[in-house]
Amino acid sequence: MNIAGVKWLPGHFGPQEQSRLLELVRAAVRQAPLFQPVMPRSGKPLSVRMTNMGRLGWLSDRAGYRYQQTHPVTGNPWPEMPQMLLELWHEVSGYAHPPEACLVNFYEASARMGLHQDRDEEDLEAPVVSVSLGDTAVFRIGGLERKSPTSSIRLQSGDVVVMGGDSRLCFHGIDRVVPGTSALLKDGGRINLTLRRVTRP
Ligand code: MD6
Ligand code: FE
Repeated sequence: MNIAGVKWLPGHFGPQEQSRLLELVRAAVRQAPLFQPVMPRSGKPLSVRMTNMGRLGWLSDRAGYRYQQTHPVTGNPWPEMPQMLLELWHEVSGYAHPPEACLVNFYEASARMGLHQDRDEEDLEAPVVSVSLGDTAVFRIGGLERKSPTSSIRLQSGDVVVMGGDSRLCFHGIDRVVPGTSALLKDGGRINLTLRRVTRP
């Protein structure tokens, strides 16, 4: 399905695969705990907590947005990128080289994500591939300018989104999470995984 140039694959992962992915994320979080990112300069906390898997991890702190090889709190390298996510990338990205980063965002019921572009990667030829797990989210997608008109879709657990080509730099965000829409996470909330190629091959 194509929404504003974004490829949307509803229900790409079935319930068993979602549970396997959740186990992989839990294992990564034990090794690389969720941390609370803050906005550059202001230091205002984002409402999601995050961690990463893969060689590089994305983070935001007072110094800015960037990719780095180590967890900001433990100083350790990020956990390995799971094979299952490498396979997803090869299946849906249309990009020959593997992803280097998987950002893990955890949303509590009240968390949201403001309209933004993903543009901290050197290689903008590669798409960003995202996986939703847990409660449904209202995903807003616009155009190449912040003021461009937007539309919204409801991303459910197991859905995959591929933002590439003309949509690679579209503004997007999460308006809200809809509580009680999935039983995958026993305390509710939502996990979003975004796979990215960061450097030019
Ligand atoms: C989210 N997703 O779904 C936030 N970025 O929680 C993103 O920011 C995103 O889904 C780039 C490509 C796909 C995405
Ligand atoms: Fe994004």
